[in-house]
Amino acid sequence: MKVAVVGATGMVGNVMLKVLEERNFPLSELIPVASERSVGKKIKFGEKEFEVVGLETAVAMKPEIALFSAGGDTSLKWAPKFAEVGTTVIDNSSAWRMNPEHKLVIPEINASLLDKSDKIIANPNCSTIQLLMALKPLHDNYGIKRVVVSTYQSITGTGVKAVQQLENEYSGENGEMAYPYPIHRNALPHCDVFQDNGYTKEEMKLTNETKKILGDDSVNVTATAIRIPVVGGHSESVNIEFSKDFEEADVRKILSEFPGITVQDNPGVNTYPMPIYAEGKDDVFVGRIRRDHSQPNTLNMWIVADNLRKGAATNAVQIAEYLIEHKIV
Ligand code: A2P
Ligand code: 11C
Repeated sequence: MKVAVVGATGMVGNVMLKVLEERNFPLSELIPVASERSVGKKIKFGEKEFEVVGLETAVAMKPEIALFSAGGDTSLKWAPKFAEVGTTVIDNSSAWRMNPEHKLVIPEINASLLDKSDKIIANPNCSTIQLLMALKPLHDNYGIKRVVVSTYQSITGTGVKAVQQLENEYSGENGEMAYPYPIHRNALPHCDVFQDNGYTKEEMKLTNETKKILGDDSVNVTATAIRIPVVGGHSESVNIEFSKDFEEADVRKILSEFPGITVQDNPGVNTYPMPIYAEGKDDVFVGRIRRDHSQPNTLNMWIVADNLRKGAATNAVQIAEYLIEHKIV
């Protein structure tokens, strides 16, 4: 497979390269792509070095697969150009996610929807992916009516500029600000931009993408997304109201049997998921599983995952693996 990674010099692009390498992805040629600023830079991949090219050059090379993570505008403009030359694009931006003509895929949940007509496939938002990994098996068993989620999101979701801002604040240096306020020793109730309805775009992604991935408009999600000075991953406090009642032990069993989920839930010995331990891992970690006694059929839990891994790069690479395995590409 000839594979282009668009945004190869960025935070997610870097992890995409790492994940491709770790999983021994069947690559015949790697095409690292970035903005004109980076053209000519060398990218190390395994024992080899590859030179970064621009988008125009990459399209002319007609890769079979292109993994995109270079922002929504780049995706809107360039994904169709790749699709036209026969490339299958897996796009990590929000550009195509809610477009009814494009599928929004978490392989463990709905990859079976994919076929050869899918030339631009959307990778869900990071906070949605980890939430849905835990919701899907519970929805299948108990029917979810409503979800209330509060997120505690890593600064790596914003990109290199945010990591630099935190480092500058640690060391007392001045520099470019990725956020409107300091992030060191702070919590910002503000991820992505505000919309007219008073919610942020990140919060609405959780609501809208959930319905699309579950293929069920009746599942209601209300979200509050918070940015915290953490790098290892996103955490989520989740309250779920089901149609049917459940046993906590069954919930633990159902979650631990779902591929890609690790249950870490033993309060007696302080076992629960945390972003410093999720960092660099592909699994979604679930803990603090307990009944909400304030109303019937309702559960609380805590979900943590590395937003650059399962929340972005790993999910995209898994989609690519599925396409190859099922001879779609
Ligand atoms: P570059 O490094 O040349 O700016 P991050 O989200 O971590 O900031 O990374 C964004 C990624 O998207 C980088 O690889 C960046 O390349 C790439 N990128 C940004 N704008 C463009 C563009 N207009 N065309 C191609 N790549 C882009
Ligand atoms: C965050 N979820 O952490 C974002 C990052 O829609 O893909 C990715 C933005 C997106 O703020």
